[in-house]
Amino acid sequence: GCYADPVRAGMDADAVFDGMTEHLFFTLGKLATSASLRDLYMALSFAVRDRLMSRYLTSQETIRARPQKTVAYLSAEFLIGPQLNNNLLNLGIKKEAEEALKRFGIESLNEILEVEEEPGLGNGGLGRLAACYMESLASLQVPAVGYGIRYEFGIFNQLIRDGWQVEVTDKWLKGGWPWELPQPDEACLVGFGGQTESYTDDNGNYRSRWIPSEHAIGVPHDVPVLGYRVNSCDRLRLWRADATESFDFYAFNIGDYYGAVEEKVASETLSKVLYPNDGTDEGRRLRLKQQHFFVSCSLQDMLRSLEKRSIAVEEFPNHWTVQLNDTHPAIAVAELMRLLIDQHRLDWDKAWEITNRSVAYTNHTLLPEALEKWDLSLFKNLLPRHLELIYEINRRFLQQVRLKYPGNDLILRKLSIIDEEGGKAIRMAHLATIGAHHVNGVAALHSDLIKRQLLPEFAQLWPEKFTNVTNGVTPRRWVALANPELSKLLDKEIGPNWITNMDLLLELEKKENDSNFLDLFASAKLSGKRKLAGYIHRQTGVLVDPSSLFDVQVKRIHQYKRQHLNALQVIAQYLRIKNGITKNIAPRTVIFGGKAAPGYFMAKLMIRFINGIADVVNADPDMDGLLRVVFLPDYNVKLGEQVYPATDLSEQISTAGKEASGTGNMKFAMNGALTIGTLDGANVEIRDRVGAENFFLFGKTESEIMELRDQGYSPNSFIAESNELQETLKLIEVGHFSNGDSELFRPIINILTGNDPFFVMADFDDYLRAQDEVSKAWKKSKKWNRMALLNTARSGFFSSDRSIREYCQSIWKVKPLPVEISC
Ligand code: 26Q
Repeated sequence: GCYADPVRAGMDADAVFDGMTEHLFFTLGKLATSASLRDLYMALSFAVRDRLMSRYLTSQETIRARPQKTVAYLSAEFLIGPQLNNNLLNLGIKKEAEEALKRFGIESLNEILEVEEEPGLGNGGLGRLAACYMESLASLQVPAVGYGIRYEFGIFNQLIRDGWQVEVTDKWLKGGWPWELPQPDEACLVGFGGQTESYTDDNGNYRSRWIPSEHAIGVPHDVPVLGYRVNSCDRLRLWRADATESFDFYAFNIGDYYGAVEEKVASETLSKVLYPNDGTDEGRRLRLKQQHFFVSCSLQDMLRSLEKRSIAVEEFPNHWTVQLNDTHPAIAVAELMRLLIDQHRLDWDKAWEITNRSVAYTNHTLLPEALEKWDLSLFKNLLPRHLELIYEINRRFLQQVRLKYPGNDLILRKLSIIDEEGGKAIRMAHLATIGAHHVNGVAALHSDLIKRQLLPEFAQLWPEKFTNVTNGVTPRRWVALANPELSKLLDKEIGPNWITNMDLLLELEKKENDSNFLDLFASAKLSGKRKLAGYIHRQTGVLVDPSSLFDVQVKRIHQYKRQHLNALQVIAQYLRIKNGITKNIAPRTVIFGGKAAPGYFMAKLMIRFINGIADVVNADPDMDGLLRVVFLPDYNVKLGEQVYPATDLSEQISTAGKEASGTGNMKFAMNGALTIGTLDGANVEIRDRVGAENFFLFGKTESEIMELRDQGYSPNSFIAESNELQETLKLIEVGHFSNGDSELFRPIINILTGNDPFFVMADFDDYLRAQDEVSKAWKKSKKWNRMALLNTARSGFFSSDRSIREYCQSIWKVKPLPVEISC
């Protein structure tokens, strides 16, 4: 795995230039004299990819030669973001690339980075978490494979037309994507549908076999994931669905030419598009097909890796540890059992032991509408053999439960994989929990609620199974790459090791009273804000003042995340200014960004609502110098990299108990934003770490919310107590933000004043109070800067390196495997 040709592997500017020149000529068929920015992007990317190859191949070879446990991270989503800059950073050749580009007449690397299409192979937090974890695994030199789906179309691009969201297909592959390596010789075959039959095998044993009615082929497309300044280069293996030739021929021979073509079309649509409804499970057949497709390919791939090395299948748990990123890959429990029993001929007990020792499950939500359930008849139709196996898993499990709780039918109903209320359905969280050796939540509060509310009967049965691993984000992308100004300052002050050891940031605490340093810290922030202001002007035409407080809420649009609470607060500020009550107001730019699921009416209306407010506020001269409102279209990873360094105030205002963790909250804190937030998800831990005095807390706690709910929540009692709230609602009702149309935002008013499961009215006054604290603090700029510095200084815990170390130690039992390159 070693290749020393300077043109392909040299790390200086000359070599990068030569590599680009060769790729322009031979790979792209272009002359350097007529190369476009896109050509140069492709040439540089290929040159950078060349420089990953020795590391990648040596890493894969090292993993093979010194067989130890490898992590298999199974996720339906990997939101990896742009690749070029990250690979330059991790390779350590950013300067060299800049120098090489100068020789092509390109003055700034940014011009080239702008051209890159990001693969939107995820919805939001869960997909981005998987990407941060892959980067940390490689940086920590842990052998790992990320297994997922190579969607041809990722999350839709968002346009805003007349204030409404419009979805546009994400054709990320159209210009060619240089970071993937297709491996057709490692394709896998996956079955769907058909029947099972029972038969007696050669040894006289009674068995079941599955005769699928359709097949698809999975072709791996591998993306190298290089660690930061190490040789370790892990693999992201994404499966693309292809049609099966042999079945085409079969249909062709019986004369059904069109049927054959149809099967080809059907199997190719499998990896066609990412489901964009983050958070609500619609129970669609194609979605289950996608899940089984990538899970089956991935498990076959793992088993094949053992066969290739003549390792007995019984050794599987010593070679692979399989992490389920939510229940989306939970079919793995049944599929691994099927492969072990039907293909590898193991008996039930052995197969179960192997499965249970290998698999662990991460839960990411408590919201009932997000818990995956599959209608039994749909499931049986698509995966009949898996259903048999699930029935047997359930039968044996409930038998155990009966021994422990004799005569307790209620607990059996609660624990069963099969939901018997209404139409029968498979509860994927139950399958995952029973099949896994560990179940973890993603923040301390969330993990606690899993045990107390989501799966209490399971937690009582297996207390040691349940654990917490608080999420983290990679400081490489989210600080070093996104925030060059802050990084430079940190490097100068404490040296460059913070990038791999974020605890070193604690040294910054010494600087909390150093005016000089605080000014430098603030000017790094100002520089981020100037860049974002330019972007906002170009995208929306709105001019914003970089010296105003940048108050930001970027995340998927959801009622539980309460963007409408933020919007109401903006209206209240607007009213104060209109009424001349400006004494306590700090000049603010309130920025929103995020996509709504295409079928989520209320979320789409919230976007329209924010834009309605923005139109009125930004057009009113009374607001000049005091208030601006911006909805940034098409929030994605690339835009996030612009936003986090430019933010003063991070809005983390979900109803307590609803946001499992949040990870944007961590990106903001690292970049020196202060948080206004509820005691929800990882906010709790952020506040604990940065100090209560450096965090703007408001809102009811999870237990107060539960109490309100149990008493029968009545929003009107909260509205009655607040004049500002009444006036705010009135203004919406008279159509002030909808050109006089008093009906447009009626559904929002109705939810807020009716049976609101997210308790917006209950938290409004306290939120406004906290926002006043924010304004007050902003006016004492030195104090603000000190608070911001302490947020950065104390954010080290939220590095995904820490999260991954915890997974390695307490769940996966894997150790780093350093990779040496001999040339
Ligand atoms: C399920 C079924 C059918 C179609 C789509 C889905 C689906 C897709 C995506 C369900 C959920 C998701 C994504 C969930 C998600 O992003 N959850 C977030 O995970 C983060 C990482 O742990 C947490 O920080 C957030 O709190 C959590 O909301």
